[in-house]
Amino acid sequence: MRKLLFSTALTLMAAAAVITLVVADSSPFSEAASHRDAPLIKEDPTADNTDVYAFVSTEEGRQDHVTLLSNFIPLEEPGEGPNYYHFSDNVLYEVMVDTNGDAKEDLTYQFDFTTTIGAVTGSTFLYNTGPIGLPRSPSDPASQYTNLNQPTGYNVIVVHGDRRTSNSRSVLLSGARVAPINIGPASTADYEPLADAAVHTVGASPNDVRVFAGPRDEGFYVDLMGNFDLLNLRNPGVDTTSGFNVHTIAIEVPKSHLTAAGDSDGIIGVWSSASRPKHTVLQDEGGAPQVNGKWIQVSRLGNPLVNEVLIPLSFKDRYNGTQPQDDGANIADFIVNPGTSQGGAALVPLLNSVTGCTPTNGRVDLDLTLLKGIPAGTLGLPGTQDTQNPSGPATADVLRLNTNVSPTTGTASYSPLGAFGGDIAGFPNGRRAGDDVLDIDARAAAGAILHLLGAIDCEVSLGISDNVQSNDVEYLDHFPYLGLPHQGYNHEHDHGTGIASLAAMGMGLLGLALALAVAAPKAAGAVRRRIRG
Ligand SMILES: [Ca+2]
Ligand SMILES: [Ca+2]
Ligand SMILES: [Ca+2]
Ligand SMILES: [Ca+2]
Repeated sequence: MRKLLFSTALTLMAAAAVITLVVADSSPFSEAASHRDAPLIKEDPTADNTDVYAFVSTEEGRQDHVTLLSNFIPLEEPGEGPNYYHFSDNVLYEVMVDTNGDAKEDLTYQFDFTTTIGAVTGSTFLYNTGPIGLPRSPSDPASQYTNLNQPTGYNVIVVHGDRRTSNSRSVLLSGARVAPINIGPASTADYEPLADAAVHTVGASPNDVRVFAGPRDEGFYVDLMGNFDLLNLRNPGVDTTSGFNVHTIAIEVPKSHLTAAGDSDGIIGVWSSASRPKHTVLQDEGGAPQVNGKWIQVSRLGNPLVNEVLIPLSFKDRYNGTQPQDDGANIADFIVNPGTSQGGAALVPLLNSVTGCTPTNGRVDLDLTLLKGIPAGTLGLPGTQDTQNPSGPATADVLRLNTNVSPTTGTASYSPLGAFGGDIAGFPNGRRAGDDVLDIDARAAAGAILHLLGAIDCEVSLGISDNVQSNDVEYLDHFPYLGLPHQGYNHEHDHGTGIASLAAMGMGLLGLALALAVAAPKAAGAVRRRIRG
């Protein structure tokens, strides 16, 4: 199988023509994303990574830059005042870039936030003391919005080398304002200029860096509710995340900075993490907790869905505390050989219970797509490799981007299905704001790449979808790309609610497979026969 992947002349791009012929049928099963990915971090939403994006900037005149987005705070209710969600003062938020393919960070952008409670007055319960207005000195990144009673500011530190031990550190931004919450017509009637005032430019073109931090629409669309009701999918699906916000850290860096940090081939690996101090001492009478000690990583994320659905419950919390460089020893077996390492209730064996053609072990396709990078010739990307390190792959769950690929957004080549849609500028070559990573990952897990390469016969894998195919909010065509946050006063959830056509089948097929896999693994064959007739 490995030899086939490495030597095949069939590219996924070419295979896209095949896909378009067979994806018309909706599928009864899929999986969901990184929103409540592990038990411990569920208790700490302000430190909880939801999604990471990395792509060549699509904005006109910015294609010599790369945009990195890291989202936190899952399913943030827009109207949850008066103490709205904000970045935690006691969390170190970090975005890592590996430039030389060894799964160790060469560049880290550290974001350190401070929220001032009662900046205007402590004698009110309100977040703002009047309509929130533009900063008095917009060109000064530390100048805060008027009437904002809980303003947040942040520093950005750039670290070269190991982010815990390196002495190569420089301040990129200091005391910069975070975009306020979009509260409602009385407080934030004209929200967009307020958000725009939170985009900070450091340095001069063409090597300028842009930074943004603040609330955004949750750009990841998915039917979580169906997925987690024992994988009881419906068509059309319901976009569970619609009407909810996240908190986004966005940074756009010139490719020249990546080159200077050791990138010689245009291929980078990106991931994000959140860490808290090791010790927290609660204080009597409502005093602020005292924190000290080394940083303990409590959350991390690279590729979408890995910890959410491919890592077993028994390892999820540990995953969040480990580093990509150790993924080969820690998690590779869960992803490459889920059949033997996890058993019948893991996602891939469950998919096989339905398709009957999904390999449950020896998944070199998932190994390459999620952990090692895609070797030369598979997607036909420019450069010496597709997304894999030229000197040999390092096993790590990081989002790999070949920055030599020109953006397709706004062209006929664009597809939210990325390589499955014939668009090599999208996931798993980096990830853009609108990529349908649920469908892409679910199809890949079911064996679609192997099918396209001719290694297996599993056409059903190409039709897998959660039947939620678009976001509820328009993405921006400019930095920071994710849509404006929903307003607290007026917003709606459950976009795309439709008739549950699959309800006639009772429990979703995959749910049935799950029940049988847990109760009687050998019954999987019976499920397969039932479904395939
Ligand atoms: Ca490195
Ligand atoms: Ca959304
Ligand atoms: Ca590189
Ligand atoms: Ca979808």
